[in-house]
Amino acid sequence: MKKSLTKGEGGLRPARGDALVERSDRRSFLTRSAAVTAGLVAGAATAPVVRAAETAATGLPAWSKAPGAPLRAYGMPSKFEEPVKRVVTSGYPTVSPGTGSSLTPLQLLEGTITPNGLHFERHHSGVPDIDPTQHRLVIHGLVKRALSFSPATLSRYPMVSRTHFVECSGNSSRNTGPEPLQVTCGTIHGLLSCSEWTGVPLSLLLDEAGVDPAATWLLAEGADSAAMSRSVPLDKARDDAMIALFQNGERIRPEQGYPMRLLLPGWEGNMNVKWLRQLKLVAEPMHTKDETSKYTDLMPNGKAQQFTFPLGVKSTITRPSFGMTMQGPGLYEISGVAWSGSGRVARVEVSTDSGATWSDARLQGPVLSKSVTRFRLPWEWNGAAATLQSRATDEKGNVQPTRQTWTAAYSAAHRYHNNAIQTWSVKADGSIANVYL
Ligand SMILES: Nc1nc2c(c(=O)[nH]1)N[C@H]1C(S)=C(S)[C@@H](COP(=O)(O)O)O[C@H]1N2
Ligand SMILES: [Mo]
Repeated sequence: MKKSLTKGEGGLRPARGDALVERSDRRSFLTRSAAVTAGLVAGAATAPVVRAAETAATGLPAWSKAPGAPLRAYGMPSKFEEPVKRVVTSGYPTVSPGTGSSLTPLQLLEGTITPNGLHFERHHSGVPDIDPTQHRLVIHGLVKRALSFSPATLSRYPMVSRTHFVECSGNSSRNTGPEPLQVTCGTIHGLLSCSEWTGVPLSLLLDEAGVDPAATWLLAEGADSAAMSRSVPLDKARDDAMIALFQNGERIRPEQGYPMRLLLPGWEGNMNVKWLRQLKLVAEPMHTKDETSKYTDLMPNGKAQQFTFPLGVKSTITRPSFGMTMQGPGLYEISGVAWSGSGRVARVEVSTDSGATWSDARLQGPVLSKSVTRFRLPWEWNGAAATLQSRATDEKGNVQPTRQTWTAAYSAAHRYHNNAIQTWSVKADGSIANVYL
């Protein structure tokens, strides 16, 4: 039996924090270019010329006339960037304020890497305060020799750095309700973040423990009081799984699993067990509470599919998007993020006419496997109503489905693994709405 989403997994209530101020100062650097006739400027070899500069002012501003602020041991963003924050939705404010999720403000960020302080969070029982000298990862079960690793011990092994996204299976569940919510791109799709993770390949540690041939799965369990536990096929553990210790160069944040997390590139967020404390080699999947009561896909016939591991190919336009205002007709860059749990993004197409015609967006390199790829496409907005969509295809040939196709594949109550195409409606008055097509 499938239950509806827990509150923290991206339920349908509009989240608090949506009043984030969107800076829409695009007019200041994008104006109509004579080189562009109309509509999408697909395949333009060079970027269209933008003439938006103001006449240079004379005289010096105050900050150029006095010494600046002192040095500091750990930096923070400019105070003017204060609105760039996660959208926090705690499901149980009195019983367990740490349980819930916070979403990455995708529409306020650029490039592909999520700053550590803006990585989305999903905790089932808050963030444990773990002393790294006391913490151990134990590998046991069907092995020749049970092993115990402290963070310091793990630091002696050869490490790898890989850029991968983490996405919650509940991401974009806000777009599965009956009416489209008028909230930001990050509030809908921001249970997605991307980092450079550094750690020890799990295959090394499994080899050291000596896996019994009878083992085909392993149970991964976290040290939080939710004891998050998931069954992981041994093949994935041997393939590209990592015990991640670092996130974008610094020690993994407490919110992301300090001092260590299991990273299963491309697989649903929930399996990337944070605060990892045990890996038990077993002969069969364990059917834990976290993989039976949740994260299954309810089908139209009332049965549920279990173990949907790789996340579907997906994309969303981050700008223009809800909350921004078009600053009059002229040249704009349509940009967004695309990703797939099955490999590299091969193609992103953009439509401005409700999907009637599509143009290839430029994929910004490097295009990495199971990572976020940024796409860009110049667009000459003529001032009339337009309907913006992006559609991603991955290297395995998987194509992002329309909302109708995705919805038809599942029960009406289904909320997980929504990778359907996002539609933004640009109105003639310059406002932008989330719409269903
Ligand atoms: N131990 C533990 N691991 C966990 C969770 C948890 O609550 N406890 N949440 C899971 C879920 S549902 C997701 S989507 C990801 C979120 O990772 P993040 O908080 O680093 O973004 O961690 C997973 N790992
Ligand atoms: Mo999740």
